[in-house]
Amino acid sequence: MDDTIVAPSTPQGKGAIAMVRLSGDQALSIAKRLFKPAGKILPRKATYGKLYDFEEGSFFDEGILIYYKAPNSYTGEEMVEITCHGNPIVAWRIVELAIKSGARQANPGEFTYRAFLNGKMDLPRAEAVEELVEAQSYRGVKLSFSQLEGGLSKRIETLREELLNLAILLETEIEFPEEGISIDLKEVEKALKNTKEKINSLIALFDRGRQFLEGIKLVLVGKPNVGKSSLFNALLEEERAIVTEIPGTTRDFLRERIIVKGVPFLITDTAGMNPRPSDEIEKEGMRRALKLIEEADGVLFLLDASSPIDESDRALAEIVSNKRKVFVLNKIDLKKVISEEDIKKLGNGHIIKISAKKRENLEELTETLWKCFSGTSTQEEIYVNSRQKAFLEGALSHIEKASEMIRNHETEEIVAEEIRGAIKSLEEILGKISSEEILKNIFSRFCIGK
Ligand SMILES: Nc1nc2c(ncn2[C@@H]2O[C@H](COP(=O)(O)OP(=O)(O)OP(=O)(O)O)[C@@H](O)[C@H]2O)c(=O)[nH]1
Ligand SMILES: [Mg+2]
Repeated sequence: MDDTIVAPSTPQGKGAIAMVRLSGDQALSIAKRLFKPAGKILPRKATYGKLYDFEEGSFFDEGILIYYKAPNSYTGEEMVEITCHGNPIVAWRIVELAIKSGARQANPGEFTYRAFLNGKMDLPRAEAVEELVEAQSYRGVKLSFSQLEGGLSKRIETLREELLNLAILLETEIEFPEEGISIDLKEVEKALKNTKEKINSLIALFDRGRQFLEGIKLVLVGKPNVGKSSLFNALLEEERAIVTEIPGTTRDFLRERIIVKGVPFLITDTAGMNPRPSDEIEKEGMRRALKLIEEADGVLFLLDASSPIDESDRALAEIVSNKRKVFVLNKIDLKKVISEEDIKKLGNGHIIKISAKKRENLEELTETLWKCFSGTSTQEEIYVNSRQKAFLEGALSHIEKASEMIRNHETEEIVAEEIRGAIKSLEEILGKISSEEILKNIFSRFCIGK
């Protein structure tokens, strides 16, 4: 942390402008060697100037410098941001010259890591920075932004405090039994139950985070030839999958992302479910489809309007019986032999009638997907990522153990110890007690600050 780090903060490649960041004690003095300002450099004020190559004694670009005086910067350290023209050669020459003046090239995520170490943000907020940059949709961006504003952190802090109060209560009695404070263990157990519910509701937010940041997983299922690949192509608005009149065209699966009103959907086209597969390839395709169905957030159950519902449809309905689904009655441009009543016998779910081939009613379908799977925006804007979920589950098991101990009339001492264990798990989420190695590992996965 004693050294000054430097890196381009804008992506590799051409653009109108690029930006190079410096952070550390020497940020300003290093910047001044390669940037000749036209006026006085003041904190948080933009200063125009020329970029100077001190090795060659010549200017190579012009730009804007902004100086952030510690601790009022992103990292909490002395920071300088130099904006230049967006040719990567310019940005990299700035970095080279900074390194020649004593700076070190930043590791991935190192600016945010320093912000974390300097107390500018806790771990969930730092992770939210990365999640915001990586989000695959506008909805995901907004979700990670509210996480960045502290949505999850505040909830975890509150839980931690509640548990801490319980632990202190128990420990006080252990240490000063003569004071005669007797605690009602029933009350403690009740409080633990309450905390447990809150943790469970946080864990339940895991899927939501994944869905909005990466995509809601939907699988197209149906008998061979019902038009799954045709619908897949229609949704993507490109001829991505092969479509033929031969049943069993799709063997392997194809997955692509579409965005519906700011929400990302990962749509997968699968091999048709054929009760009498013709060969090993078709069998393997179906095995894969079954696995995809299992992992999916929902299914689009396709039916061919021009041919009656049969045993294969019913078998498939059985397989997806506990999945959220939308029935898609395809080929409505042909003579219809399936009624809504027939479909309702296959299970619960919206029914949408389309023609994938003629591109009819697709908007109604996407609107339905959005309504059925994206939830409402009035929900609280927080989520948990897989790391946070793992520690929440850790906290939960400590709490469960503590409750069990109370029920078994164990001593307050070991109950308190168990609660301390839960507190530790929550502190791991906030990054309060994580080891340097773990932290470095988390931050090194960041794409930013490379
Ligand atoms: N008339 C009509 N034909 C369609 C429609 N959608 C698809 N088809 C035709 O149905 C046949 C099968 O379409 P695919 O999209 O390949 O069907 P699939 O469900 O992917 O089939 P498999 O991959 O074999 O499981 C093709 O000849 C399509 O042109 C539609 O809405 N109307
Ligand atoms: Mg297909």
